[in-house]
Amino acid sequence: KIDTLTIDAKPYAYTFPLKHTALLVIDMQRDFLLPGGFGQIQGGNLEPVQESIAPTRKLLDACRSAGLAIFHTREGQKPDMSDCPSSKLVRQAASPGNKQHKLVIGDKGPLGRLLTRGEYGHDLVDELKPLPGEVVIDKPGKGSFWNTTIMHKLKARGITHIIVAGVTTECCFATSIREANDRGFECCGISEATAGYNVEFKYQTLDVLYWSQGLFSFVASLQPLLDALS
Ligand code: TIU
Repeated sequence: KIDTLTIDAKPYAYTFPLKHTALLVIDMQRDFLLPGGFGQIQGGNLEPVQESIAPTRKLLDACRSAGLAIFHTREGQKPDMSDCPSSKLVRQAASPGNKQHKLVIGDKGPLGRLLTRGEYGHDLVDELKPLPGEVVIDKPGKGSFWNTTIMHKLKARGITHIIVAGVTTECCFATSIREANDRGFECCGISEATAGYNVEFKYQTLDVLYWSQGLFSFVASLQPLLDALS
């Protein structure tokens, strides 16, 4: 099998060495995808994010079959909230006039304490559970690199290229790509395998990521990648 693949992408073709490429699946947690979770409580429309589960599963299966390193992330805080950035606590709290913002991180919701490690809602959805040997990164912020071990784990595996999926496009997906790009990783986001709480945000975010000859990353469609990996 050829060890370097090239797929159609924006702003131009993305070339990646299979042995040095990881799939990074961002925050496909019940709290962001299911009714009663943090995302919906904060005013998110669940329809687009739920539609991204099946394509993300296809991507995950293809990357597993091709032997890529698989990384999953989960956003959440320690039960005592000691690792929660204060800005996040303050601004994801109740705001006047927004009746949906009545619960904050750490409060008890229908899926358990919101965005809190160990709770039912904090875990990944059943369709996208990690397999043994896959890396799960618990992150206290929106980005996957701040205050986590992901950099060490990527370096330990010799990873230089990262294929990125997950939710939400405008928030943790984009923040993680920007963090990875500054550390020299060549990223490619997969359009069908990411979604946000607002359809315009998704496409605006993807446009910004690949603008100006790939300012932050490449963006590709799922099918060319599935074809290349098969
Ligand atoms: N609020 C929102 O859109 N997303 C998050 O808070 N986290 C992730 O994007 N995972």
